[in-house]
Amino acid sequence: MTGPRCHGIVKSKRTRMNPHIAHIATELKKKLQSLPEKRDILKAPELRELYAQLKVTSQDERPAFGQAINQLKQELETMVLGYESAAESAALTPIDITAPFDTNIKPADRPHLLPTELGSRHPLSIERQVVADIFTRMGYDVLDSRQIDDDYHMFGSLNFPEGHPARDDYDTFVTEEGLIAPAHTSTMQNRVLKAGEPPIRSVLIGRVFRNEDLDAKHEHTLNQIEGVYVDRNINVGHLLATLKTFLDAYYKADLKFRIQPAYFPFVEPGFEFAISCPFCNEKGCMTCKYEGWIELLGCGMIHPNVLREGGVDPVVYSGFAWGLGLDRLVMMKHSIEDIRNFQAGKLEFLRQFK
Ligand code: FA5
Repeated sequence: MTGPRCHGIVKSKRTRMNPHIAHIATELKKKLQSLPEKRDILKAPELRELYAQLKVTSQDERPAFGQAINQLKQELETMVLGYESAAESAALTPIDITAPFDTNIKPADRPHLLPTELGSRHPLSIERQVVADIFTRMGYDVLDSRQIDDDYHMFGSLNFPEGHPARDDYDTFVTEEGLIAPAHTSTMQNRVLKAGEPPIRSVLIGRVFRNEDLDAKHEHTLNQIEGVYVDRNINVGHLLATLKTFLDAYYKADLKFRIQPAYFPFVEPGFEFAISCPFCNEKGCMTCKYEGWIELLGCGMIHPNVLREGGVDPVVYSGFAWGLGLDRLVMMKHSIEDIRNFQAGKLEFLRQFK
């Protein structure tokens, strides 16, 4: 800022200035511009000198001379005030009206807020992207799953008839209007099948919810990765090769895995797919509940009723699907012993994944 914002001179009250005083006024105003401490101008020797001259001025000239000095002093005072208020405004941090907190409060005065540079991406967000990149390279479309759904997509479209006992395996949360917080990403299968003609290659990733007893492997809110592949002549060999290719790429290893038969109404045959526990090397520990293996996903060949409900002819086409827990996948990768760490909000845990 080069000058004061406002001089505040009231012109109508101004009398014509004595030329000697007018010259000193010009000099003092010039001097004021370069003074670091603007208020010092009011103690300038030139002003003191003028007051000294007033004492020796003749009685006739004294009133006008005195008035001119006062006018000059007032002008200088107004200019000093202008400089001071301009400096005060410049010292204020501009307000960012989009910020979620008051940026005028200095970091030292808001110890409850962390400096933004300390923030980091959540490990599940980082790994979600890694998973999406691998499946994209394998030729899949990667989409988000829905976080609120209905009975048809949760059960009806997936071959769970009304009153079927298998519905109880997916105990989740329901709104008063009857909407459902999905318990698995399989709710997306029907939409994917209806979206286009085979070949269908889609991966859906998203958050799901379960009314669950919590422990080191079970959360009420978790993330799943659903895969759907439909084409002519697809069989279980394609399913297992796909999962192994993905898991080897994700863990950068040649993994040991095992499958065992499992029942899901929307696949036939259905399997549970497990990898050996990296914490105990199959000996048994708290994390794997002394089983030596960690179950990562459910999978199988898509049931003909599900294909038909999705508008795909099961006589012409076949396909496979899987539902994989992202949280457990990441636990294995980083040797995280307890799934609850992801949502505990502990900074010591989260900062390890910068
Ligand atoms: C299902 O959710 C089926 N929709 C999977 C599926 C899809 C089968 C397509 C066939 C075809 P399941 O309830 O077993 O299945 O869950 C799948 C995976 O999600 C589990 O293997 C596990 O990795 C993860 N998972 C399930 N429940 C939890 C939980 N409470 N906490 C953490 N991970 C969980």
